[in-house]
Amino acid sequence: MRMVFRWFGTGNDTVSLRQIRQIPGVEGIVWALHDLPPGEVWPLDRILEVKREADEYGFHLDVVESVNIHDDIKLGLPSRDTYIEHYQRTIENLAQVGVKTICYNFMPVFDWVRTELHRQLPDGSTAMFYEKAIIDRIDPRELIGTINENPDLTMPGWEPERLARLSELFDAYEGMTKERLRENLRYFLEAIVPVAERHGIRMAIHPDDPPWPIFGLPRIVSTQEDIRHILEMVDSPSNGLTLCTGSLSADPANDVIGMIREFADRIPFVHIRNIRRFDNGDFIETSHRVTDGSVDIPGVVKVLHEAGFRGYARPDHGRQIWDEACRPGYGLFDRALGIMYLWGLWDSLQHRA
Ligand code: DNO
Repeated sequence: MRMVFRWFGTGNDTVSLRQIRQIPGVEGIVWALHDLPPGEVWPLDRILEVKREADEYGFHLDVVESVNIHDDIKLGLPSRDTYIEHYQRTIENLAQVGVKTICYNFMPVFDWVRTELHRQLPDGSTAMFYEKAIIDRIDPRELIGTINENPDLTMPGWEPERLARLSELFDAYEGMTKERLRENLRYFLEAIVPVAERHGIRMAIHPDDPPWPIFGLPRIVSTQEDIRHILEMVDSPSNGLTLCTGSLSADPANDVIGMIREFADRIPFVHIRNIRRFDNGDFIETSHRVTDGSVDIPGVVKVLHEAGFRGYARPDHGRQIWDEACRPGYGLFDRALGIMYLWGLWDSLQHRA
């Protein structure tokens, strides 16, 4: 297990590379050019700039999260070919600094969604919360108004320029089906995977978060069957999965450990985090500790270990603790605690006398 840590870049993150360097066992940063809109080619000089910064602290840039996919690709519009070509060029540029894994998602319109960024936990810390009933009753057409009235609904994964075009986007997705979305993913993968293969890069699709359809938009990376379908449709090690324990486990029907067993050789990257699920479909992000949430984190680590996992892992969302001022989910303190929990589990398997 190779531990990495998400970093949003200079001026865009409250956590510094110097601090990350002091978390035991972190060898690389998970990075992206966050200011570039989806669909643009990532310029080599910008990539090299990040490399210089990372080099100063001895971090590698093996994992990119995410090179986001333009909606025209997800929609299957004629303009997709241009955006696919841009994506191919981005892969080629990323290969020049030794990138090995590119995480991306195929969720229409939105990345991950929560209804509260600072929900208080019993210990006084705060964490991100998903209240199912709120999302279920939001009319997507009124979403912009709802977001403006409730700043907590502005999700860190939502790009402002896309929000501005929201109603247009919803029109474009009108009538989109799961089957068509899958076909659009296949079209994308058939064009991208050979380029990734040539450069020894593994694409790693991130599951839907939450793993069910929201706002009437279809989802295609929510279940074991979905993932099997995707991995089979382009059968290559370069067509892989980012196994995210927190996203997938929001649906109690998902057996994350079974998924690791089935897909082990197609998982270059794992996000290991815990959530507590409630019977009504709500969930809250928690510490990594098994007793704090609904995910069997020790079981996850054990089965990764059994599978001889040599890929990259990151702790993902943490709580906000010790009054840290940070991006929701992306503070230093709780993610560092999470890493130590993961190392504790891993080392107890690895270094048993
Ligand atoms: C949430 C992250 C996601 C993830 C993208 C991958 O914090 O796990 O935003 O980066 O969905 O494309």
